[in-house]
Amino acid sequence: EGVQPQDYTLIKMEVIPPFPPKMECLKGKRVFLAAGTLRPETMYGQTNAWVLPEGKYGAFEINETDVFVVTQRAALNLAYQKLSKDLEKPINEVIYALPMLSILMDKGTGVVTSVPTDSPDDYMALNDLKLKPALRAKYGVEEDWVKQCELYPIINIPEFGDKAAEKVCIDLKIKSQNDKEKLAEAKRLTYLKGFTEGTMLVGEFKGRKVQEVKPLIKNMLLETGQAVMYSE
Ligand code: A2H
Repeated sequence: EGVQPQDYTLIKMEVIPPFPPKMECLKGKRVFLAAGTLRPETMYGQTNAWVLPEGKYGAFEINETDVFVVTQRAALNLAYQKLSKDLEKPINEVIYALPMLSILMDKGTGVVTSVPTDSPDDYMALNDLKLKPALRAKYGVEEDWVKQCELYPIINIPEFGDKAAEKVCIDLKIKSQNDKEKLAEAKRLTYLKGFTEGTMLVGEFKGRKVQEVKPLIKNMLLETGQAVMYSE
C-alpha cells in the first residue's frame, strides 16, 4: 500500500438480467459492476469492462436496493467510507465484461473500465481477444462481443493523435497484454501527455483541455449518480 491515498472514481455499470445461476438470489436488486478509474474523463470512450477470470468477487449490498460486484477488500474499504448521496442514473449503454489477465485483486475494486483508445493495457487486452480465437474459447467469449468494441476517439494528444494507446502500442511493437515492460513504457508515454496536453474531442466539454475538464466531468458523473468516490 502506498503512503498517499489513491482516490478512485468508481463507475457504476448495471448488470442486465437474466443473472447467472450464482446471482439468482439477487433478483429484484439493481446489481452493478463498480470499476475503479483515475481517468473519469475517458468514460466517453468506454467499450467494455474488464474482470479477472480466476478472481474472487463478491456481491455486496450498499443500500436497500443496490448491490456492487467488487473484491471483498474494496467492499470492506467502502463500508468504512460514506458513500456519497445515492445514485439514480446508471450508465445505460450495453457493454460486456471481458477477461483481462493482468488485473490485480488488491488494487481498486478488481473491476476495470476499458478505454482502448487511451489505455495501452486496455488496447492490448482487447487486441489479444480480437486476434486469438483460443483465448476467446478458453473464457467463453463470443467474437461478436469483441467486435462491437470499436475504438472511439475521445482525446487528441498532439504527439500521438486521436488513438494514443493504439499508436504507442504499434510504435513500441507490443505483442500482447503480457508484455509488461513495454506496456509500462507505453503507459508512461501516454498517461502524463494525455493529462497535460490532451484536448477533448467529444462530449459537453469538447475542444477544452483534459486538465481543465477532468474535475468537471468527474463531478458530473458523481452528480448524475453514474459514479461514486472511493479511496484506498
Ligand atoms: B485507468 P494506479 Cl484511459 N488491476 O482507467 C489492474 N489495473 C487496474 C485495477 C486493477 N485492480 N484497477 C484499476 N486499474 C487501472 C482508465 C485509464 C486508466 C486510462 C488510461 C490509463 C489508466 C481506463 N482503463 O491508468 O496503479 C485503471 O485504468 C494508467 C495508470 O492506481 C486505473 O485508471 O495508478 C488505473 O489502472 C489505476 O492505476
